[in-house]
Amino acid sequence: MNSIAEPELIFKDQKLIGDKIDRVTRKLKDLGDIFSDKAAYSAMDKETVVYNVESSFPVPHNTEGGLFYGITYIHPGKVGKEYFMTKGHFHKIRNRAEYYCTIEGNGMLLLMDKDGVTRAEKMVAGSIHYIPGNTAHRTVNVGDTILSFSAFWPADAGHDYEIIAKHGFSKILIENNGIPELVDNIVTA
Ligand code: S6P
Ligand code: ZN
Repeated sequence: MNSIAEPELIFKDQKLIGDKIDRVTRKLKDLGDIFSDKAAYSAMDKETVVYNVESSFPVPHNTEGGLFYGITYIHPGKVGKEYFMTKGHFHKIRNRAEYYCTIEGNGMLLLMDKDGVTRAEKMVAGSIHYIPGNTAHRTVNVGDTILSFSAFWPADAGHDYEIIAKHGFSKILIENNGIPELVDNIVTA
């Protein structure tokens, strides 16, 4: 008997291919809370795609000891001066960590600890980022092309979007004279 199997999952032609891939699209209409410039946001076409996520869940959600895999593709663009970005989240089980590996594009990984201190790491093709537990994470496309990266996280991590949807990160990334700048998030609402 031949016990050599074909791969179950393959990243080919900038796409994750395999059985039971979960595909999610986030458009501007899904992201009303996250951008600071509300006037710029309301003037934009809400059908604009900001990012897509393709994920593989080989075990049921919440399986202790299991791992999930996903690829995120963030389109280039801005709302006012703020770059297109993901919603951002803490893991529901707060101490669960994650790895991000950049495939292509230019981005920033925003990391906010539980005391609300935010820092950023540059994302370039090949860069590998360890996201410690108890740390909210968001990715930002600061380039003119798609930013894509793969992610590996524990199957029981879960997602907590609420805190970020309400308060955001303590810093935001804006374009200043063509250069990304990390500035304090002045919450006006
Ligand atoms: C999951 C992992 C990523 C994100 C994806 C979209 O733990 O961090 O797959 O889900 O980058 O970001 P968000 O914040 O909308 O889930
Ligand atoms: Zn995560």
